[in-house]
Amino acid sequence: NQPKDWWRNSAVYQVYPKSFNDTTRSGTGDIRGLTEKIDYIKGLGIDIVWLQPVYVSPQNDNGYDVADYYNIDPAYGTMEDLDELVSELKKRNMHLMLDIVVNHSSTEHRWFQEAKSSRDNPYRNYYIWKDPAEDGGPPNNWQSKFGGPAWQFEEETQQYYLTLFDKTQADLNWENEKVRQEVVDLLTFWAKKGVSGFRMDVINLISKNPEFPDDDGSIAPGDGRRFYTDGPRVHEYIKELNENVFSTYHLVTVGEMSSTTLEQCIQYSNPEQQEFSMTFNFHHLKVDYPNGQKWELKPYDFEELKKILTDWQAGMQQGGGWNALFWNNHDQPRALSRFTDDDEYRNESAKLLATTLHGLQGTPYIYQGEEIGMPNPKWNDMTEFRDIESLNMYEILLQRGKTPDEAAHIVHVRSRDNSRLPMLWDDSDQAGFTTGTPWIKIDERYPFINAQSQVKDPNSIYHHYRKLIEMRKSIPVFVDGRYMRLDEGHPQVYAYARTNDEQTLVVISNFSKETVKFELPNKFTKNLMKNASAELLLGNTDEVPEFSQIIMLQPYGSY
Ligand code: TEU
Repeated sequence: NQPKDWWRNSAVYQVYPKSFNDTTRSGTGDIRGLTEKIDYIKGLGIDIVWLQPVYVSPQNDNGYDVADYYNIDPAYGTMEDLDELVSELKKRNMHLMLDIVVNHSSTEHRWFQEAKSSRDNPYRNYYIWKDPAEDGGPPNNWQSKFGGPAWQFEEETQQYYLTLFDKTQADLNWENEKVRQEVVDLLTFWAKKGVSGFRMDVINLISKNPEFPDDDGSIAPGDGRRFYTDGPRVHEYIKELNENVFSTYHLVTVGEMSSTTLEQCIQYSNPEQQEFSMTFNFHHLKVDYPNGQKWELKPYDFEELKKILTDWQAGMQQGGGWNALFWNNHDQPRALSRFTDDDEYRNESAKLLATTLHGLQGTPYIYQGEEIGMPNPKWNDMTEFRDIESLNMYEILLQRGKTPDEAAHIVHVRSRDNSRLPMLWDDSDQAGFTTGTPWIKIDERYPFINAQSQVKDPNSIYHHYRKLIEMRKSIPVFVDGRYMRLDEGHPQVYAYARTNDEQTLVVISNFSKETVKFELPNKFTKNLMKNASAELLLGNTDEVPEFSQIIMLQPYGSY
């Protein structure tokens, strides 16, 4: 009974269940732990909760290695717990979005256990098998995104199988219509349980070039992504899912698009294409990667960041696509530490990032902890890390000739574990996350960085997010305003306007520690916004310039 495209003025809260809230003393979070905290999330004005994988899994990739798509892993609880979560959310007019990982399954999935048993097993072609190359090695030179070859040799049947991620994550063969039917069936199962939407994991990798050619190293040695990213049949497959499930159940869907293009994302998210509601892309989170290489370091390029955000705002608007807006997720270091000052100016920086993102066109995602200003942890040594990608890359960096300290430093900066420490609930023991032994360390700053104190303080980061979400719902220009960039290469400021002719929203964000003067182009008329009903988020300028906009000055450097 929601209006069409209702999610265009919604906000989504992303929950990494392993680190959210533990109610069983296991040291890992669980579904009941999330249900306990629904009102905390509701307090932000959130409409949709994206729950990351809680299916049966050996946890080699923290649940992104699914061994049974139809059952809840006992570590996270029971199907009854999931049903209770759905109904508790619905009581509050909130919605559950589940994470669906169908580019690959765990090698512990019964499909793979069948497939590996013999070449003529009916499940053999659920996966991608190839004979060894002439030299007995892997069929081509593709590398896994977690390091090492993208192929694993299976002794029993003497063939290699494709693993774009961990060696225990076997790529499913979407050329096989039985696999596509299995996906329709599992999506339908969850839709029938009242789930309102899906986040589709690396969904633009599901169609591989059937030749599986060697990569000539134009991006990086054996990169291979050109041969399976936004592949030949990917839109056909997604339209099939839309026709059979998404539109049948009026679901909100977001595709995680690894290494994709603007043109592709327009096609994936323009409603006329009937594919997804919106897409994640990651180009703005690679502006600190030298030559696109994640495991090398450089300071981030501010102008490139602003250009990418601008190109995607203008491009998706022009093409009729729809962005999932985000700075943070469970695969990225915390933006607070990456792009601003997470120490002396932590509070101001967190608000700066929030306003800068939430003023853009798209559906904003808040990743757990972002709303209370959680920074990257202070790492001591490699024993503190849990992420398979980080642990693999530490070894690979040593093989590339880095010293242990150099390799550890790169991992400290880049690791996905930077955003996977447990949520900080209050100043009680272990931040109120668990009374057991936490699976990963807890940030020792919880006595002064925690949700309880944030909710209590009306000027907190938490309430800043609440106001932004409130404005998104009550001021149309947040949703339909046309974007234009206002700063021409300013070294410290990112400024843009959004206008729908009745109103103009202006966001001026000072990403530096100095106070800056920023002259708005004089075409902005000088009459105060009539409906200044929304709580304006003002910087501490000593005078509020009279404009026909809601002006949000975020010169945190001048606080
Ligand atoms: O992420 C895929 C992805 O693009 C990132 O993991 C990135 O490739 C990686 O960090 C290398 O830089 C999705 C999930 O979000 C991630 O947690 C899973 O590990 C991955 O897919 C495999 O399912």
